[in-house]
Amino acid sequence: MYRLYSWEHSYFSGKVRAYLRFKHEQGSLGDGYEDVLATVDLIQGLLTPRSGSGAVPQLEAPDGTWVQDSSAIIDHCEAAHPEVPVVPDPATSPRQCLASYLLELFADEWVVVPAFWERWYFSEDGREPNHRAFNELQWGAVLAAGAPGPMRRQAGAGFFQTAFGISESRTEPKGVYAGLVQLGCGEGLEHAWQASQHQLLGLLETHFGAHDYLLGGRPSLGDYGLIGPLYAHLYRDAVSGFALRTHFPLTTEWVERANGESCLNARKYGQRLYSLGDDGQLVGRPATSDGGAWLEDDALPKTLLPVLGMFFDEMWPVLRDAAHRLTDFIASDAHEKGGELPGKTFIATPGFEALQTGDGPLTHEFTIQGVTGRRMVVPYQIWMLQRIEAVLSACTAGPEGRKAVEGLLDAFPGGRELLELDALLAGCRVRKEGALLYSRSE
Ligand SMILES: N[C@@H](CCC(=O)N[C@@H](CS)C(=O)NCC(=O)O)C(=O)O
Repeated sequence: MYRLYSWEHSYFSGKVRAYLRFKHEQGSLGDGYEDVLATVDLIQGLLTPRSGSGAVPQLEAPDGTWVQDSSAIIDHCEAAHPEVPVVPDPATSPRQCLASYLLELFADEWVVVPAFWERWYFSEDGREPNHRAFNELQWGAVLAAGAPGPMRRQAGAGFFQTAFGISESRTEPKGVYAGLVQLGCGEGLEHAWQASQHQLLGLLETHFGAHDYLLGGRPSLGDYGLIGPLYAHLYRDAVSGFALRTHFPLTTEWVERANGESCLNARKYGQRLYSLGDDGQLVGRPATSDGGAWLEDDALPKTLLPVLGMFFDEMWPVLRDAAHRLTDFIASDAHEKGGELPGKTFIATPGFEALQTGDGPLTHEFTIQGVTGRRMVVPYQIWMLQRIEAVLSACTAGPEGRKAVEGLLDAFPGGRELLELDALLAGCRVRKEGALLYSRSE
């Protein structure tokens, strides 16, 4: 049996948990999995020694293999259990396949900023409405696992003070508050990120009015990517959860459907809806849209294209520029070829703060929703681009696949640049070992 080490309130844990649940319920995960709360004891004594990082989620496979980072976990399980895949075949469905990976990247590494912001902004002193109490308990569940409720809450509250300086979040940002500034979501930019999030939710609301999942009637990798921001942060946290249910009810329903738990009304993969036949017998049919399948003939839902459009408008220029900054840094005297690079998504990696903050060499200017700011370069995003480079070459291996992919990319300004990933990544390829990232030594 697999063991998933996770937290309920963790962005990337939600992504992997929903994926594992789907695979298991489809009978495509061997002996299944146990969801293990990654308590402080386990993080210190087991996760960190095994992977070099205490971040969750981490997966222990039945053969003892240890996998970290949500995308690596999904890749590992898809390779071991290819039945009922979550990624369309690149040979026959190159457009759907590429779109799945791009949406995963967008959800993991771009939407993370506003989802992270919603949690911590509405936990600040004096902010109304406020979900700090709920978050104290969520964190206390890990920090003081098994202790009585008031002690769990107290443990969360104390941690928010010592690790995040929550009472001085605006004057002396630490921990998550420093992370938000480092990701380009400090004062002056937070409302631009929020506008981006609202734009995305509006597009998703339209999409889920027509289709139950991103590619039709069953989930795919992109759905699990989006569950990251949407489940633990925007759906579960109280303030954002109220706003989501109030303004985006169809997207809320999709969260329940894609998460695959307690969702009888929302319906889910494999569920049947029944009507009564003439003789009073139950007559069943697939409960989800599009006959319970991905759209035929590698079609992408029309309503999904504007979501991909947001990736190309907002995130792609930032990724492209970050690749240039990383290339310059790796070639500079400040870095030894083959040496370690920062690995974290949410905050500057300890030991790399001077490079990833202020005007450091691993920071760059970027624009979101017309507002310009500065943010850190996140080498993990380059690792994700390398993964997409491999997918792209599978998708474009034949002339028909190439034509289909070019046709898709031509719909977006800058879309074709994706076909030149090889040149973009030439000087900044990374090597991933567990949670740690290194430049290539050759
Ligand atoms: N890129 C990773 C990110 C994992 C991650 O950042 N996890 C967060 C919680 S969602 C965490 O554990 N942060 C605490 C830490 O880094 O020590 C993934 O895809 O799994």
